[in-house]
Amino acid sequence: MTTIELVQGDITRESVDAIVNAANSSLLGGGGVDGAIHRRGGPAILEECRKLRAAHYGRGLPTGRAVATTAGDLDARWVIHTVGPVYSATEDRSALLASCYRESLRVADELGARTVAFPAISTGVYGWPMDDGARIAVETARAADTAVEEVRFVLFDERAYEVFAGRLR
Ligand code: AR6
Repeated sequence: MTTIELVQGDITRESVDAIVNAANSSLLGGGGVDGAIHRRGGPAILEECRKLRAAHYGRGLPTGRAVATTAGDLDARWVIHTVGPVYSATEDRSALLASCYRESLRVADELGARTVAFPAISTGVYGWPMDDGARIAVETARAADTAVEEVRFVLFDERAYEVFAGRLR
């Protein structure tokens, strides 16, 4: 049984086995939660990202996939980087967003992670409406076939927290 917890705050302050990063396909960092993770986690994360890129993802990590690195100075063992889809009003990309959550949990299982913190993937720079992003996040976590014991959604602001809380009820 996987329990789902909600927390409002900064995901880089969480103490868990794995922290999921809403990255981009370059794996070289960016703004939002990606910037915060690299800033607080220190250079070891970027160093491993560069190596992964050189070895496997020269064309970028595809949208919907996930890959793990060290968590550097964060209070976690791993960061799992996943690439969310950019929201489109004309094309349904929700399967790709669900894939981010599912693939991240699959990688967590491979690592043996039991507690995993997720941000609301794609709901920032990538423009996904929070209510639909929360629906996909909660539905996918609930349906996941995983040994992860706790999925913790860490929502940056009160509004996002309330939207997730509404979806969980
Ligand atoms: N802790 C928890 N949630 C956060 C934090 C934080 N420290 N900072 C932001 N959020 P975004 P995306 C929330 O833009 O939409 C990057 O440049 C934020 O309020 O971080 O998947 C990447 O490199 C929002 O609800 O990720 C990519 O290029 C959610 O996290 C691109 O942005 C996701 O916002 C990815 O865009």
